[in-house]
Amino acid sequence: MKESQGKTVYLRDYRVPDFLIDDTQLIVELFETQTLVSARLKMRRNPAAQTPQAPLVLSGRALELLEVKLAGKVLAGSDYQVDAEQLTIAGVPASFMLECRTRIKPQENTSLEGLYKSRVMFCTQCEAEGFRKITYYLDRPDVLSSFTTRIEAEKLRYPVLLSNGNLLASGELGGGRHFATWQDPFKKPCYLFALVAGDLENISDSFTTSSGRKVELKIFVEAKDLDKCDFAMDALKRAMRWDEQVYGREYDLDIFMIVAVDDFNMGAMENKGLNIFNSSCVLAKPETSTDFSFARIESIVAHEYFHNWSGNRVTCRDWFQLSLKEGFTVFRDAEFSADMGSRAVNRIEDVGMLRTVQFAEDSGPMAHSVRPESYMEISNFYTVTIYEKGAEVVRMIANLLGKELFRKGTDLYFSRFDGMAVTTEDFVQCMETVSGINLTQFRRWYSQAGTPELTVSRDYDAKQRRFTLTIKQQCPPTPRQPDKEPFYIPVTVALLDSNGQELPLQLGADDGQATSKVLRLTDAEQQFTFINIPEAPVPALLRGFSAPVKLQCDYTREELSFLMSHERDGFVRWEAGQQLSLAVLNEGMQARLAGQPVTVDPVLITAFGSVLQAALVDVNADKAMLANLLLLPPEAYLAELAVPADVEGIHAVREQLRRQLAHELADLFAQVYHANVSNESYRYEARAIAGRTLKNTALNYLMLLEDPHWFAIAKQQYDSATNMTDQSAALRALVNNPCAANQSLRETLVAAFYQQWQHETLVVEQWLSLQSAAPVPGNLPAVQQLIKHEAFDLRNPNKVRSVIGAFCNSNLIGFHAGDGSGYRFLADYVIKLNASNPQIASRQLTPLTRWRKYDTTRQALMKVELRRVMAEPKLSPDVFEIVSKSLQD
Ligand code: B3K
Ligand code: ZN
Repeated sequence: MKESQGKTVYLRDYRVPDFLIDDTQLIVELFETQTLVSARLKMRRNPAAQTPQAPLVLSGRALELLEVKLAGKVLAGSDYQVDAEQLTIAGVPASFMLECRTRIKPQENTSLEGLYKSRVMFCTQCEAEGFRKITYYLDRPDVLSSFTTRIEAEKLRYPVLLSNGNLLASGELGGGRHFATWQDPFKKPCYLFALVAGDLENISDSFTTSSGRKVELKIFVEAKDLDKCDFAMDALKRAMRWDEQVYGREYDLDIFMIVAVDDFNMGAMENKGLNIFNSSCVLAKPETSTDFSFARIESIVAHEYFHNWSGNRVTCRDWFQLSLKEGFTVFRDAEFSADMGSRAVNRIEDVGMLRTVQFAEDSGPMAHSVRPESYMEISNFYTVTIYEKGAEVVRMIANLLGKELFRKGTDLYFSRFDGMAVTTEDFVQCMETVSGINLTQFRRWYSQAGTPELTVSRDYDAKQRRFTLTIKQQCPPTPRQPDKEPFYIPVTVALLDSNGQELPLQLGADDGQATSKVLRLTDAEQQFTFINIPEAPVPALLRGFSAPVKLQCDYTREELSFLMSHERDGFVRWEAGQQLSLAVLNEGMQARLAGQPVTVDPVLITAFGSVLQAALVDVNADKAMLANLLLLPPEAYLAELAVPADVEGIHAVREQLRRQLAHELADLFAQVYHANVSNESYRYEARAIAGRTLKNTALNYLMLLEDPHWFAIAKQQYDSATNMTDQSAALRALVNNPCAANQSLRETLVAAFYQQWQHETLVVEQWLSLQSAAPVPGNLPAVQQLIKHEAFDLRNPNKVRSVIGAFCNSNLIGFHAGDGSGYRFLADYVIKLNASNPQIASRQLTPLTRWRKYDTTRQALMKVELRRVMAEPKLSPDVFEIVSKSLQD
């Protein structure tokens, strides 16, 4: 147990730092068994601190202190105190030079935080608090310093030595060693520090900024991956141009580097001028990567690049402000992706994720606001709430202000706070300043946790030609926040007449004639009456998903199917389909529980039939949108909606519904499949992607016919595919729909796939996750076999996510097996990972913390496992926080 375990940090305790670091000079000597770090810190007391007597307290973890010098004098052991977390020196002067020499062991650092070894290279991950594992420092984001970094290493093994900023000098040293010195002209907090040393190759390109400066761009990889860098380079250049055009933000250094590493706890990291990426988030070529990976890479490359302004130039005052950079940057990358591809489909996919994962977080034990009040371990707060809900909050502000004022607001924010560490409040104030809009009530989105629930009822008065929407809001309690004040909720609406035409919307006689309107819901209950409405309309509610809320409206199934085919807004259209499917699924689950036959409402079959028809005849239709309309709500979303979640019912009824749709619409699915087979060579381009998505969606349904003809077609697609999207889709279609008739084919292809791709790590990861996530009851033994497979490695986070993560998060029926075997499996691995990589351990634990969602038998089984984890003698603060909070009443 670490001393810090169980200690809570509160936002209300924030104090400015007692000391500042004006300049940081590092010498990092890399060796095979140890690394020596010499830090020269030019320090002074913070004039704003008013604590003239305060001792100097530096953070440090897992460091061996070799020597400390203050103002050039070596300190005796009695001059300072050092423990597992801190170095404390009392009686320091107003300004001084502090020099520390420490020894660290990157080769033994399995937490992948601080300086560590990924395969053959050294690399770093400092956000949030990893720098303290490199040297003693004021490891907090409001201490900004200039950095000069000299790296020394053996030349043969580590010919490439990189750090932030510009290369100042490099050269030979004796004994086969060499050095490179990098200097970053921009002051930054230490969480943005990075260092890389390895035998790396690179592709290079350049970008000329709007003011005419030439920037060198480089992507560094191991030689084996040199053929997979082009797409990321192209995405980077597009992101750089987009940020100039949309936000007026230019890149500021002369060089921008990306390095791909195989062992990485998350997606990527925005270190100043030297982004470090999980290889799965940067490397791609058509033969090995799916459309999904390409899209992900495009958005992550852009996200990290955008941080150069939203995060690096303007950074966070403290970690409670994390969403200041993350929510804003996710909003920026989502808009970039929308501009690069299909806006509607991007939005639907983001909303689908938010509703499944973030809403679940909001209703679980770790629920927290976008600006949390407290944390035990900050690594646990890199959550969907901070990122995705934070982005929704920024999106609402952007919509409230409109394009021009929002741009004025971001211009003001970037200029007013350039080079500073600030708060979400500073961001909101800029928006108020430029717009004159009062955001007082809106600020509750930052401080109150939980998902607001809206209930809409409607009334049409034919005589008065008035249509009234009554909207109620309430937000369920969350830990430490039992009562909520009403939120300011923008609800974008339209009213459709019986032909699907939008009616002019007038809330009063002098109101304009707009056909889409933002209703500003500020009270617990409010009425909005539209005048001059000639007939009872069908309301289209929450267009564009205008606020991150749950919305209930008493639509009939006919109205839902009407919205599905007539509504203009992609989100409402898709949501109508989801609601319709939900109604049918719920009815089926009730019938199943009552022991009655499950039947499918023909309205749903007709609605799906029309989507397939549109795919065949409507040349202008967005096929990616249609593919989304053909997907039933995922099991995880169905589980999120019900308490208790009926695990078997959800799986059985959803599968049965899919089967029935496949049988009833077999001819249409077949036509859609064949119409979208293409022998054009692979292009990552919206129309081509949409065609592949639609084709592979149809193939998934066709597998359910259990017809040898369609198994043969899947095999043919597998064999003839020239890209990974089609090859893996064929394999997944077979693996996800196992039956006796396709068993031997399935097994043959699973083996052949590994045979073919065993040397491509990223493809092997897909192979592992495709099998682990297969929604097949009783596949835990198969997953356990994968853990024994030569390709698996518990020290590599991607492999852990591909097997353990995929099984526990995506395979509801397998993970929640009634005998508790899935829970036991997860707890076993959380305990193992707790010792080696606490961040990954606590991340994996999430599905167990959701025990309140399930029936009492499962609750008991899940709690047994949580208590077993809790009883571990050496629990990391990361796991301790999650497990203890999830067991609290
Ligand atoms: N800022 C990093 C995340 C760091 C996570 C540290 N546990 C990547 C990103 O959001 O861009
Ligand atoms: Zn980010």
